[in-house]
Amino acid sequence: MKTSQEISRILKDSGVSLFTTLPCEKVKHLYSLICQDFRHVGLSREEEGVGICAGAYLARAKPAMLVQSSGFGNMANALCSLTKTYQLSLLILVSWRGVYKEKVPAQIPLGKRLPRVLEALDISYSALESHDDLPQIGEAAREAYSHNTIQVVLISPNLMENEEGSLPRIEAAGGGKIPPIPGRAKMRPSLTRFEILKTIAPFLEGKIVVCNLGMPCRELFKVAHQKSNFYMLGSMGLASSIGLGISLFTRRQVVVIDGNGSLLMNLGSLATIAREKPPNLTILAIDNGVHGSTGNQPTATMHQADLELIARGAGFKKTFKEAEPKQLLSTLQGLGGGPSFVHILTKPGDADLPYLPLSPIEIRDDVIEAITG
Ligand SMILES: Cc1ncc(C[n+]2csc(CCOP(=O)(O)OP(=O)(O)O)c2C)c(N)n1
Repeated sequence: MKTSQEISRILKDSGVSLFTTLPCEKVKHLYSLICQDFRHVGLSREEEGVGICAGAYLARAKPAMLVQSSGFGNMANALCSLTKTYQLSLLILVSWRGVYKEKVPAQIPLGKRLPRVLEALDISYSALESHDDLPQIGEAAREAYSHNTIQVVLISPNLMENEEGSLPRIEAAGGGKIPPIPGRAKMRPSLTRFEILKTIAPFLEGKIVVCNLGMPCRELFKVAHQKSNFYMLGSMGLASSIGLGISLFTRRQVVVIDGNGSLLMNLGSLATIAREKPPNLTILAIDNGVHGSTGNQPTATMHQADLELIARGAGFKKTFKEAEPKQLLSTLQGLGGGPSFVHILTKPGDADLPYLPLSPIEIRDDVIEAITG
């Protein structure tokens, strides 16, 4: 954790007084340290952080963000129309994907071009590629806070490659107890996402399945691969929207396997789906309370947010909350016409599985053939 510790120390010396964050697997140690060392707000969507930091700046704080390069894409308008327009200070540390030993093709198009995007937006940046570059963080912070500018620091994964040591586990958020939202406390989830996917594999067979990015895709591939599975490789937060788009143009049953962190990033999609009322769409919101794919950082569903209630509030008429396999299967079998929203509570935890052996084009062509063939 040496590099992360040094970064955290530089940030402290620079006077950062608020961190808003959304995790990336490549900087999970730094993320944990920042949660410990700074006043910290975990975000549902990166763009939200730009607003929080703007408000904090107005109240004389020194705000900073830690996000993934893909998340920077979610922030561009807010940065230009808020932070830049009002000349507010903001330091942004970016986990720079797509440039070093990248295994996820969806990270490459934006990650590789991020320096050019920043130049086009006229946002200053520096790139950290070796330990010797770390002092640039302090310089960026000084520049941001003394001249009311946005300063981006790109952190290449090679800098974090040798970070090791255990992360603070999930207990950090819930004191080791079953998380306190009413549904969770009552239902005491005992299965992991992988076990749930194994349980529902027969229900998914023959349906068009849109699967949330990261670990869920690897697990689904292992237990229920079929050509009608659309495996997301990026575009976090869009699983249910992709499912809606498909469902509007097919009579086939469409099932979305969404995640709590991802749904929180795009809650408005639930209101859109409830308004469109596709009868052939089922959303399975697998809620492990954390951003599982990036190292189990707790989300708001670990604390208080209840996705089933949110779906109801968005206008879904058929909503369910399940944690136990038999009851879940019987609910799925009895669904009837949708749209339906099934909130599935699980424990955190991922299976240890390799990256998908499929290219984006293979995934696309298989799904098109499954839908239209
Ligand atoms: C815009 C954006 N921000 C952050 C990430 C990094 N990321 C990939 S998967 C993931 C967690 C998804 O959490 P959740 O939807 O709860 O699913 P889980 O992995 O827990 O099943 C994150 C934060 C990303 N890919 N894109």
